Amino acid sequence: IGCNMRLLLGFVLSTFWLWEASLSRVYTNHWAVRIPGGPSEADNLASKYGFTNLGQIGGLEHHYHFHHSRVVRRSTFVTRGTHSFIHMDPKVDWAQQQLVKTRVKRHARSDPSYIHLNDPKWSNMWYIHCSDKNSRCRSEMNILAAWQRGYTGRNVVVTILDDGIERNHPDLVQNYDQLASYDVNGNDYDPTPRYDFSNENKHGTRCAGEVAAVANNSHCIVGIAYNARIGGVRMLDGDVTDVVEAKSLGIRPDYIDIYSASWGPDDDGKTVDGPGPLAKQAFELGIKKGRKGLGSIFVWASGNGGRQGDHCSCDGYTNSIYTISVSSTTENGNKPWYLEVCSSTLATTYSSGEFYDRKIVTTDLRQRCTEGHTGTSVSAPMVAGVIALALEANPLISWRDVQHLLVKTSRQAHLKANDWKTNAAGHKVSHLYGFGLVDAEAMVVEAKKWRTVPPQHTCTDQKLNASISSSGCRDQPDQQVVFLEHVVVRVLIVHPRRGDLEISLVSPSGTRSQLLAQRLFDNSNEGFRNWEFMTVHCWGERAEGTWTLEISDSPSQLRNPEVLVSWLSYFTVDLDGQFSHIFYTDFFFCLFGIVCVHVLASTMLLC
Ligand SMILES: *[C@@H]1O[C@H](CO)[C@@H](O)[C@H](O)[C@H]1NC(C)=O
Ligand SMILES: *[C@@H]1O[C@H](CO)[C@@H](O)[C@H](O)[C@H]1NC(C)=O
Ligand SMILES: [Ca+2]
Ligand SMILES: [Ca+2]
Ligand SMILES: [Ca+2]
Ligand SMILES: [Ca+2]
Repeated sequence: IGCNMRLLLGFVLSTFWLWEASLSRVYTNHWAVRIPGGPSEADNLASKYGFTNLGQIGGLEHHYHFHHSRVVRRSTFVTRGTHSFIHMDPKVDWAQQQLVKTRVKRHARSDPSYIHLNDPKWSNMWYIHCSDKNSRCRSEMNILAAWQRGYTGRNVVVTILDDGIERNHPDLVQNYDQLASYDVNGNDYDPTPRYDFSNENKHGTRCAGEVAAVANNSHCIVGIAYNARIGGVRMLDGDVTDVVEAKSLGIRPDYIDIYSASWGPDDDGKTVDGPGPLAKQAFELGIKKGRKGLGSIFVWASGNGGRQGDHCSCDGYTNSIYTISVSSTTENGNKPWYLEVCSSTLATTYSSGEFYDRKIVTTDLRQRCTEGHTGTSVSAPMVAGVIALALEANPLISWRDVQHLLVKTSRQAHLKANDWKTNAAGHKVSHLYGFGLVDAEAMVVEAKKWRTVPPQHTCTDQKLNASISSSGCRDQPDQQVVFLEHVVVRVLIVHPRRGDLEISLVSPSGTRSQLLAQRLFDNSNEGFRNWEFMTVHCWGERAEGTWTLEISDSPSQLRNPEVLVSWLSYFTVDLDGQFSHIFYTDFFFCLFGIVCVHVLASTMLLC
């Protein structure tokens, strides 16, 4: 019955209408009664009409709560009887039989916990959904809500750069994509892992399932982008060289949308290493030419060297502006033992923590399923899956748009860190978690309406010294920068013990990024030779003003004491940037500070 029809019926058959209206109401055996004559009068009136007086209604003077036990408890019609004469008693101002009202809990976001999928590990996927079996759940990443908006990764292609992928795994085979796969180690088109006794090469298969395991197929789990196509590039099971990396990063850039990598240099707390010349070019080619010019999306795990005091700024892959560097948090929002701190981390997902914290369930080698996937290795594929949902919502977003979306939508949520700060553009950011926990629903919603950012500008100034005044490319319109994205600081530092150095950058707006923390195990005397530190903490801030680079040196006992004597313990570099007119661009600057150890403290050679 349509609305007009119902109205018409209402006029014609008013009794029918009344009946229908009362159907939708549920009357209770409770009354609210207003009696000005005081509590004892209320008691008298209650007993006169057969009610029990349950007393004043909260703080409402003269209002009493009456209960009638002989009235049907939940009725769909107004009950008549002696009790109803209370409405006409002159001592009663007003009386109302109470109706049941529909009240819906106002969750901040929909909590569609009723979805049931027949995948046997579905109820263990605590980081995706809440269900009866899953009481301690964490639905803050809003993956279910993104699905409910209709995004499941359709037509998006993801590949896992790792030790191979079990392409015939029953939970992957349906989404497996031959064209998104290659075996760089074996030089063939079949990335099936090499099986050994220890199942050493299980990593890629585990990561693949997180992204695109098939949903509701009675097998194992449900991938975050369960309708995406998934491939694997086998490249870690052999000698990894610059060539191997460059090949892997450049496989079918027009076909593959997202490359997920959960590997990098040793997380031993003493290595400083990054992409070689070929891998660097592969990254640059990917972001320029990949996805038909929109740019390949490279997602990177920030590293597992937390226990070794490693700092992800010493990993040139996560530190690169071309990679989306992802961190991890435990189910309770605590810092996991393996977490590496640094200013280039963009966003975070749930992962494992202590032994009592839950881990991640996913597909495993030999057609199995595991509940034991851990570390930041978990987080890169999760974000790859979330980005796949966003790319389905808007396939035309660029590699930089994706980073903007993550900056905008990731949230502090309940993630604990003592360094959360709000930068001058209003973004909350931390060295542990970047902009916070990813939010899949917000990603798809924002992606859908996102207007692509203007071209990237890069302003490089090498005429810098200890007190830096930079023209900021004012005279070069195609390089001018107003609003910041990444800030890269390139340094050349000669130092007797690299692990003693701590470097921070303070933006004109006052946002402090720690570019490097001390590393206990880093005894190297190689210093930093044109190493690029990167921070995203100034994202959206204005570029112009004074940039201060602070380098502090805390000589440890491990250092040669003879060198110590003449060491410069602290210096500051001011950088002035004057930039104008262009929206959303990148700002590079370089500091060439050769600090010569064998010279006196006050002497610095700058070039
Ligand atoms: C999953 O599959 C079952 C049949 O095995 C079906 O009844 C159910 O509706 C499906 N669930 C979803 C969410 O599609
Ligand atoms: C550094 O640059 C500033 C301004 O460009 C200049 O005044 C200063 O003398 C320079 N300092 C050194 C040590 O060259
Ligand atoms: Ca092969
Ligand atoms: Ca499944
Ligand atoms: Ca590391
Ligand atoms: Ca990065």
